[in-house]
Amino acid sequence: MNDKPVFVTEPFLPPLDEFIPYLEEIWKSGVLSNGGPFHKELEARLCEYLGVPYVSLCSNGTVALMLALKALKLKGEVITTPYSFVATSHAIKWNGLEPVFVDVDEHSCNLDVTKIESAITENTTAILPVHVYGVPCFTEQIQEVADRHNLKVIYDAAHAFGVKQGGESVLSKGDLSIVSFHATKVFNTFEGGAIISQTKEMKDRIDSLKNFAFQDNFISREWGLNGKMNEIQASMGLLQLKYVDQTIEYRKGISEIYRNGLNDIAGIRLLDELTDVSSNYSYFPIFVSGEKYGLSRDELCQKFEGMNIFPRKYFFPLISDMPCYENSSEGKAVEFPTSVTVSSEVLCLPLHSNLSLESAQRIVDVIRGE
Ligand code: T4K
Repeated sequence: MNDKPVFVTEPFLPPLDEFIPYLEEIWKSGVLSNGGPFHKELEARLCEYLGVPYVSLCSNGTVALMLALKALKLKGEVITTPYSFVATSHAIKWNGLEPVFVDVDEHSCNLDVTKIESAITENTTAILPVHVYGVPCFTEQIQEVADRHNLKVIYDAAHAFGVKQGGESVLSKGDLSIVSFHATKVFNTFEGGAIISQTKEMKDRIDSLKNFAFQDNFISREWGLNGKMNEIQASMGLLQLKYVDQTIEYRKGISEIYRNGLNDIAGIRLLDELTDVSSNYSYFPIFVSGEKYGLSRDELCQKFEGMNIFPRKYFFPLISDMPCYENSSEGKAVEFPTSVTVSSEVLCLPLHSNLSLESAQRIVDVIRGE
């Protein structure tokens, strides 16, 4: 039994004394929001760090997703995954669009590209895949389908900060990508998020939409919202950048303890390690097959909770089973067998920079029954 609870995650916080000078600067300037100097600097630094052309900072990842969908002027239906955090579909609904759920494949837990095309109707205008756990989607195949049907692609890359595939940022795929800088993410600004666009025109449009859609002389020609990141968040981001490589490296060490300790247990499945991907080690999901392992996912979870250790079932229940989606005809008409299985088996193990290597080993021992 642990004295101190072990949570699935804890935010990385840099030394407080390094944050104070930023606060002093904000107090001195009196600039708290509306595109101040730290906001400008963080956008520029993130373009450089992530290797992407344009970044628009937002107040959080959900608002970033709402703005991204709005920016593309979509109508009708958007194909997406039921295996994600609810924000993915909520943002679709908030834009007056209909989510159409398509199953995932068990190796990536991302949209099954072989099933997308059959869900396309004359009302489909976009695909919104999620790089779940930071595992890249099959972006080339998704783009091929999108091009064939003239659809936009918006990636929910909330988990994919800094992830590269073949040396290229996954955030440079599709028309737009969004990231989350929530407290629970690899890179946090307390709350926060961003939209990555590929053209200056699109960045300008998003920057206007996140500021009430003001154009020249504070005139709005469409319904924007207030999606701006403030100066305290932006300055936290600047300071986090100094430490982010170090925190990812530490998370890698924890992930290796898990991988080495758990890769040979009957009934415990891990996600494949992808050789061409530089990961951010944001989550460590395991998939528990009760029949083969001897304990169900829920029983294993309860065992941990009894020891003051709190892994999480990201993502259970499926979005399509949430009360606000279960009556939608799209959610009901289609079956998602793989999503149902992974959702009923998944358990994300604690993974963060305050987790000691000994605690990680202890978690392995519990799963091994030692
Ligand atoms: N798309 C996807 C695929 C997402 O996963 C998310 C968010 C979004 C979009 C939307 O992005 P944001 O609008 O959030 O920027 C958490 C996060 O709140 C959420 O950001 C995240 N995904 C989701 C997967 O997880 P909860 O409800 O599980 O968080 P909570 O409060 O239970 O925190 C988990 C653990 O973290 C706690 O047990 C303790 C620890 N914790 C948490 C917070 C907030 C701390 O130690 N300190 C803290 O300040 O949703």
